[in-house]
Order: sequence, then C-alpha cells, then structure tokens
Amino acid sequence: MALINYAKKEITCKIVYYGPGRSGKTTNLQYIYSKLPEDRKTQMISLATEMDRTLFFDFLPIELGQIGQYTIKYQLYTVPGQVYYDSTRKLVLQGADGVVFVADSQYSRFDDNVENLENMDENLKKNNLSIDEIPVILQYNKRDVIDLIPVDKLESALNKREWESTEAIAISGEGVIHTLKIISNLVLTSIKDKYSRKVR
Ligand SMILES: Nc1nc2c(ncn2[C@@H]2O[C@H](COP(=O)(O)OP(=O)(O)OP(=O)(O)O)[C@@H](O)[C@H]2O)c(=O)[nH]1
Ligand SMILES: [Mg+2]
Repeated sequence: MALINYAKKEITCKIVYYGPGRSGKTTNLQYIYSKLPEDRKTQMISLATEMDRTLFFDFLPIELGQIGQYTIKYQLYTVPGQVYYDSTRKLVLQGADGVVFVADSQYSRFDDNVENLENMDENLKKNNLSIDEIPVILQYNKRDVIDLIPVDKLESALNKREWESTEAIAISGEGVIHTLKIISNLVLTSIKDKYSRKVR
C-alpha cells in the first residue's frame, strides 16, 4: 500500500519484479540503477546473492518526478526466482502497489513462466492482494535468445487478463525503462483512483 507523507509531501509506492529463476529481474534493476542521474543516484541493495542468484531480494529506491506538490518515490524490489525461497517471495510481495512479471522468452522456460504466474497469484492472495486488481505488466525478456518463444504464444499462455505487455533485452537495457514507465503510470493511476474514492 502506498505511503503518503503529508508533512514531507511525498508518496512512496512499491513495485515488485516477480518471475521465474534467472528471467532477468535483477538485471532490470541493475540497468535502471545505471541510468539514474548522478545527482539522484541512490544505493541499490542486493541482499544475499550466491553465484548471481538472488537469495533474499534486491532493493532500489528511485524518484520519478512530481504530481502537484508531491514527490513520487518508488521502491523497486525483486524476488528470488528459485521456488524453494517461496516464503521470501511472499514476504517481498507484501504491500505491493504493482508488479512487473518478468517472463523468460526461451522455450526451455515455457512451463516455468506459467507455473510462476500461478505462484504469484497464490502469493498475492496470501497477502490479501488480488491479481485481478493490482496493476501488473508482463515483460517478455530475453528477446535476443535463439530458442525464442513467439510473443503471441507467450500472450496466449500468460496474458489471459489482457495486461499491457512489453518486450525486453534486459542485458542491453532494451525495453527496461519503457516497462518501468508503464508500471509506474499504472500504479499512480490506481493510487489516484483509490484516494479519490476515499475522500468522496
Ligand atoms: N541473453 C540474455 N540474457 C539475459 C537477459 N537478461 C538477463 N540475462 C542473463 O540472465 C541471467 C540471470 O539474470 P538475473 O537478472 O540475475 O535473473 P534473476 O531473475 O534476477 O534471477 P534470480 O535472482 O535467480 O531469480 C544473467 O546471466 C543475466 O546476464 C536478456 O535479455 N538476454
Ligand atoms: Mg535476481
């Protein structure tokens, strides 16, 4: 749930990068970090990694402009892709305002994508969040691989809810900022909706 600090005039939202192991979640955050302007460079925290696998989570706080007098801050998190860290995945999802589901475009990872989306649905429910209500974007990452799943196949397997989807090559940064812009706009719109319903 977004935090609104009236005194400081700040709104802080949480966006979680979810998906199967090695789909490129950490690489997305690393690219975003590398593009932060020097005067706004915060710290990216990668908590516990082993052989470049995320064991706990990555965390990157960023500022993305103003709405009226309010500064909008985003806290970007990644979950560990490995399923035996499921309790951590659930914990990281707690209080999420939006999710980027990073799918792996390799055929060998097809079933993993489907299973992980179901797992995200379950873990959202355990956090009293609904996959049908929270803003979600699907990012089809690794569009540079040889055993490439066509986008329409990924769409019919993963996108039953007709979310917005993007294609990306996170290692070169392609599609990474575009994905972030879409999810941050979706999150802001949903926060505005919730807030205006409350004050009405
Ligand atoms: N070919 C290719 N490789 C990628 C791409 N994005 C990430 N990778 C590579 O895939 C591997 C896994 O990337 P990570 O970003 O660590 O994946 P992750 O989803 O954070 O993995 P876990 O933390 O284990 O869940 C790394 O070797 C990356 O360099 C891409 O778009 N194309
Ligand atoms: Mg990772």
